[in-house]
Amino acid sequence: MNVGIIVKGIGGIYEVQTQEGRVSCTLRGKLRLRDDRVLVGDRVEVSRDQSGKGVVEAILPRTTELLRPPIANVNQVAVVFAVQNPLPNFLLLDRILVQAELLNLSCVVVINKGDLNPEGALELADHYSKISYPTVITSAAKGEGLDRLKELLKGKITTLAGPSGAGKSSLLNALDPSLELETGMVSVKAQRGRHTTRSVELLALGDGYVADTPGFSRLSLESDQERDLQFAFPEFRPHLDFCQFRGCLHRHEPGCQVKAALEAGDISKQRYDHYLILLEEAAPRY
Ligand SMILES: Nc1nc2c(ncn2[C@@H]2O[C@H](COP(=O)(O)OP(=O)(O)OP(=O)(O)O)[C@@H](O)[C@H]2O)c(=O)[nH]1
Ligand SMILES: [Mg+2]
Ligand SMILES: [Zn+2]
Repeated sequence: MNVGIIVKGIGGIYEVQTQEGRVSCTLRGKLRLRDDRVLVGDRVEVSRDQSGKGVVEAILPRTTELLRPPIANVNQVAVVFAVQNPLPNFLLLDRILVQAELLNLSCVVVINKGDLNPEGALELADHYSKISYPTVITSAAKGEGLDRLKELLKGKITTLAGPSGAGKSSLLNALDPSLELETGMVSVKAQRGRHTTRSVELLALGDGYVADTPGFSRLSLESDQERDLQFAFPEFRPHLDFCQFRGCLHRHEPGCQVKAALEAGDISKQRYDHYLILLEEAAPRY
């Protein structure tokens, strides 16, 4: 029996990456009943029948389970955006980071197209690394920052997130040209509606895996996440225990240490404003 990881699944055929290479597998009968519950990213036990065909015998316990994109065992989200073209939407980026934090996934920040505005890229890197996120400036076009990016992806199952046109696929191609991912046809793809039919796939990169999927989780908060939200801002955490009131939501409460940190410049105004916007969304609706 061999252990491997499902990297792709279409029409009941699962591609499993094992130490001895890729094996095309069907599911053992008892697993077929839960065909919809088998996910890309699942670690599985595989056997070979006499003709050498693979059969998935069992699914090993999952550490995580994402719904959008549907992938098991993801442990990291890489938020990829461009310094410009397209210009960053900071609220959207914070939404992605917050969603990842709420799912207990670690986050790395990738600032691509550094070649278009090197100084702007440095400012952005400063902003995100102050929050505590591992941050890298890259240029897929010029091949810059790739070693550090590779380092950040090492040994992890990472899903990419970020706006269309940021250069996610371009970066993966730069790391491994044999991937030959389609790039730069954003508007054409959208017109043909082709991007929506793309299946989820894990790409082997070094000793890790990356999913190049445009969607990441749901982008608005549930109305029961009001209390959890503060913990999804890593730079708030050192202050949370010191607010005057237990249950402080860091809005107008007296003796709030998050607001004190904001006024002292230890928490950025932009992040705090986004916290308030998201807090509003997560407020209970009766
Ligand atoms: N100047 C510059 N252009 C880049 C860089 N990286 C990517 N591009 C260009 O940006 C465009 C979009 O790149 P993609 O890799 O397709 O972007 P994506 O994030 O995969 O987009 P979606 O698949 O639609 O989500 C392409 O025309 C790339 O050639 C870069 O580092 N510098
Ligand atoms: Mg792409
Ligand atoms: Zn407070």
